Amino acid sequence: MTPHEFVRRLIPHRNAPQVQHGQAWAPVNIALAKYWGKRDTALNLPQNSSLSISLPQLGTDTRVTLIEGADRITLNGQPAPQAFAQRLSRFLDLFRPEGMGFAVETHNSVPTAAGLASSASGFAALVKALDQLFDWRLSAQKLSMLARLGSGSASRSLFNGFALWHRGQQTDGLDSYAEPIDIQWPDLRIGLLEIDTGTKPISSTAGMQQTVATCPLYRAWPEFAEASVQAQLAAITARDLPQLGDLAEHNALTMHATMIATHPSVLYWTADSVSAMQQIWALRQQGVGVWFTMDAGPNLKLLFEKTDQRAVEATFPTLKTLVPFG
Ligand code: 2P0
Repeated sequence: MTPHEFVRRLIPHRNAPQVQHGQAWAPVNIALAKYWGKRDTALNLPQNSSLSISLPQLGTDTRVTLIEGADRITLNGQPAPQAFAQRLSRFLDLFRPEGMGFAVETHNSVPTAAGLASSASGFAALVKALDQLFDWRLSAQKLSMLARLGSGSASRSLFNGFALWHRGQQTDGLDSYAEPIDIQWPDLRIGLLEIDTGTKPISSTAGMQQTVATCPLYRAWPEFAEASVQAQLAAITARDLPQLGDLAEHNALTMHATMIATHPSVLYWTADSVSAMQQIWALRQQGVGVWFTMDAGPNLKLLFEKTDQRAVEATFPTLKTLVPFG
């Protein structure tokens, strides 16, 4: 199935625009059980299920309007960089009425390419804005699948709180969507530890493709990842942070082990990333309940609870602490 056919299956009724523009917001999300590797690159079908938590204070606001002529795409009030604009235009081709263009105004409250997956909140917000513009009135499940076509992790940014993206089994991708996990955890904190906000050496899309193609350890990943998701679900249900933190940290380090064993190696860490990991392990030795996760970049995301916030911030004075269920 091609992405165009996939879209026709999800939206059989191609409405003309019902309103002048659509506008929507979506949060960024941080995976606690990671997505790494695709089984279908055109439909963004993952090798494994993944589980995330959204950060309601950070995300993307997008406004979309149909226009005559070519697409006009802005990012934070400026014409968008070419690569960004081309990626959006290719995605918009899936929904484009013949001969029309889209004006897309995107505002990110996270630095683009800072390792905070602005593509996830970006495609989720865009799909929600399109749903409004065309008055599709799609379910969250279908919107999640459309966002997935833009960027895999965007499937999870449709939701606040914890979200689970099901791998799915079908080749048509119609069973690969995210859904929210109905658990509140008001004392949970996520700390953003910025190590380096420069552009990463290799995009996650390319990095995961190389890993699947060349990493000898990768064959162990899909089964490990599914088990991670199930174990994390149990820890979340019990609101057991030592358990969840331990599972999330092990999951992230195992993903990074597959990246490092890729040929040529995909290494997102810097010396400062490693030094921060060691500081976190030292804090745990002292009885502070803090764990970390890392994505396709050098920055760390810390997990802890309200009771340990002061101790964690004392060690990392530049930490930005967020309250996912605030
Ligand atoms: C995740 N990452 O689960 C993992 C962990 C990075 C490391 O999802 O190719 O930008 O657009 O589907 O979604 C980043 O990958 O990749 C990502 P595409 P995406 O959050």
